[in-house]
Amino acid sequence: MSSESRTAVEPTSTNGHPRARREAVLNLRRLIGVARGKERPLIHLQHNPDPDALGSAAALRALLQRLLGIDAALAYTGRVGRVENRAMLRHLNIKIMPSYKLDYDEFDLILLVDTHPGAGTCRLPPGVVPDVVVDHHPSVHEMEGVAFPYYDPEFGSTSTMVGALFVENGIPMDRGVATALTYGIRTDTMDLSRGTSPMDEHIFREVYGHSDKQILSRIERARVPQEYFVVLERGLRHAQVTDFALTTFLGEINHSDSVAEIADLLFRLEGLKWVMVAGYTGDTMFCSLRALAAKTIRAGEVARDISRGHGGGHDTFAAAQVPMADLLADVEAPGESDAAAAEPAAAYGQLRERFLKAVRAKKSLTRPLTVPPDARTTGG
Ligand SMILES: [Mn+2]
Repeated sequence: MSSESRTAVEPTSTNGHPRARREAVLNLRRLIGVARGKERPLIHLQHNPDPDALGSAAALRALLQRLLGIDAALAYTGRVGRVENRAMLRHLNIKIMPSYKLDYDEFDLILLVDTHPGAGTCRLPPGVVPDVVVDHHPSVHEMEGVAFPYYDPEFGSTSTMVGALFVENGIPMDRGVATALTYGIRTDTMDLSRGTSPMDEHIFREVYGHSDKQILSRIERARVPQEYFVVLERGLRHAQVTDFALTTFLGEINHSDSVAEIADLLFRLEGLKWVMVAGYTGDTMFCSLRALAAKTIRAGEVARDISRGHGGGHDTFAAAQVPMADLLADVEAPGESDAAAAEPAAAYGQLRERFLKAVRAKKSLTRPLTVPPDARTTGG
């Protein structure tokens, strides 16, 4: 956080959530209890950190700094791919370090944010048990050995949970911290439209009120590299509408966030109930699903099903990362020498088959979204 934006913020009311305030007071006490006397804290983020992970980690760092005067390092695995997320790091001066460059033995306090031990998005080095876990993702895992598991799936974002520690305890926060938390809550809850609790609304109002709107706008309108449009054009060209489901293949992508980005965009097409967007990096096929809320078929289950356990998620949005070989195992062997080049397309074809079957879309009702993929050749 840049220090020149340090304006003391006096949180106003708890807005009629006395239980939430009591919990926030107790949770802060427990955090301090675990962190007091420690000198080298490390905050480990969710794999491929999203704005919620980045925002909550930056805020937690500021909280430790303010209350105990200790400086935490922020460690991540994977990539920060989306330009908005990179702009967030830049404009809010959030410094993160690749996990592999750090020796975890040198730290005396490990805090894990926006994921938990055992989750697919947790890539703590083997054998490292966190002292603190701050997370809102539904879990089936025991938090064994964790001194303070601050864990509550009622919250729409981890940023809300860290925000509550500030707001409900009357701890002032920087404008930068408020801005980071605002963006974290906003993206994880899709502007408070999904998986949102009254606490998310309440904490959001507090942090948004103190956020830097200029910087928020700069993050949200971050400029994109040319590659973005190349991928987008491929996505449009290959998009097929089958019944009520849209599917498309982006081919090779530089970062896995592309599939989610394009899925969000294409889901705006009227009449759709489902979207599946896939693309690959190396020998992994990434796919992102979007769905209308329905009681019968849920996106998370479809993602798990079509990826044979390599995916999952929520009712209306989900994702999967499938080893290409798994998909190709179910494809009839082409046996030709140019088979290698055709492999990703064949793997996508297999994934698409599984998807259309899972959502029960009628394959006979298939049309291109824009132009047929082969109708683009000019002359010759
Ligand atoms: Mn989150």
